[in-house]
Amino acid sequence: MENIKVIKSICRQFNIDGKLVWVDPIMYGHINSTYEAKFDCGLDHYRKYIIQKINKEVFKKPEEVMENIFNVTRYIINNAIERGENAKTIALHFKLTTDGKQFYIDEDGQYWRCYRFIDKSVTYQSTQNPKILEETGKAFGRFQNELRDFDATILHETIRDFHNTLKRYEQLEQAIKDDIALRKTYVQKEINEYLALKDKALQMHYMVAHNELPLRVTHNDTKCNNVLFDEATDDYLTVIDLDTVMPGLVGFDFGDAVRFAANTAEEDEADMANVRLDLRKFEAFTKGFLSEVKDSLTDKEKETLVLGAITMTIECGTRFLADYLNGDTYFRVDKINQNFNRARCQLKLAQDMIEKEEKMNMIVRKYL
Ligand code: ADP
Ligand code: GN1
Ligand code: MG
Repeated sequence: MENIKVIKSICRQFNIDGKLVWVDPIMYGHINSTYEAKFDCGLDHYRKYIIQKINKEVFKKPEEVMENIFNVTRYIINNAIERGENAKTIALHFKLTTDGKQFYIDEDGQYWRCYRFIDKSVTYQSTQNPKILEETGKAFGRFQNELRDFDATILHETIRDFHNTLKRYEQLEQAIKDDIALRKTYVQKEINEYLALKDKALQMHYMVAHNELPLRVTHNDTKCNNVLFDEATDDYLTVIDLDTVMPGLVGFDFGDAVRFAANTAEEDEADMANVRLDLRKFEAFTKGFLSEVKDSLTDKEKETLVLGAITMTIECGTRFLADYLNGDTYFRVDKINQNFNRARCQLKLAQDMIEKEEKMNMIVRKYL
């Protein structure tokens, strides 16, 4: 985290009216560094902004990330305006720098961006509330629909092979081989269990290779903390964290959201006895998601939604385990063994999903 003085000077680089009152870090999210800043605009009027440092280790070409986000948000906002809707909360609104750029590059070569804080909004790290789960489903389903006719060829691939499960397994196998942080012996059981799941995890990868599943414009990071909700009604407002919007599989957007939101525990739960797939939560999310997208899915997409959830859970777990073996260099950690617990947790969750696969498929069929 930067010190507040630095953030204050970053704020001055953007075209924001008013006087900075305070700035606070937001600790959610494993990748970027995010701050909330409040400005006094006079006459008892205040405005808040998000100031964010893009993680350059993860996003090697921040210019391309920003170009994607500008194109996608402009497209969504213009469509809403054409439909006569209020575009204020439908997508993120970015502020340009004082010299008209999409980001500010500081003396250390770090990239910063600024967007409007969506007022009266909340995010949830986890929830038991079926209404919020259904709204999360609707938000990501709607996002998918909004971008149905968006020209995918103008999008940059911001992280290569982001949801290439085969490559993710290769990265894990490399991390096991290198054992840089000398942690392999402690996690041998989990390594073996992940390797045993490889065939299952690669099924959709081979379906893509055989053109059995269409590539669509997808979000690719569909955690419920990437949705803003109205703090009074819990209706969804908008989807955020658009850094990974790229061509992808609808089943992976569905699946990654299920991985995060339908777990009985947190993503980094240390006690595996608490970790299961909650069918009630799964149903609420599925209901919301399918109410938005069911008419545009192919038969194969419908058949593989649950497999998408299993795949994303295993894939994410291989990434956590690889990062643990590599000495925690990718995902932000603030607890001991956090990446190991994240990896164990995804393993337990994926195994439980495999046991419940038929029940999950019955729920999907109910809402199709
Ligand atoms: P990361 O890529 O690190 O996950 P996010 O873009 O998801 O970063 O932002 C982190 C958190 O900041 C979100 O989970 C949300 O709580 C908050 N946040 C981000 N953008 C906004 C916004 N426009 N309005 C209100 N809160 C926001
Ligand atoms: C990261 O940025 P955040 O916290 O929304 C990661 C996702 C993982 C997720 C696991 C760019 O998401 O792929 O699924 O952590 N984002 C990136 O919680 O790697
Ligand atoms: Mg996020």
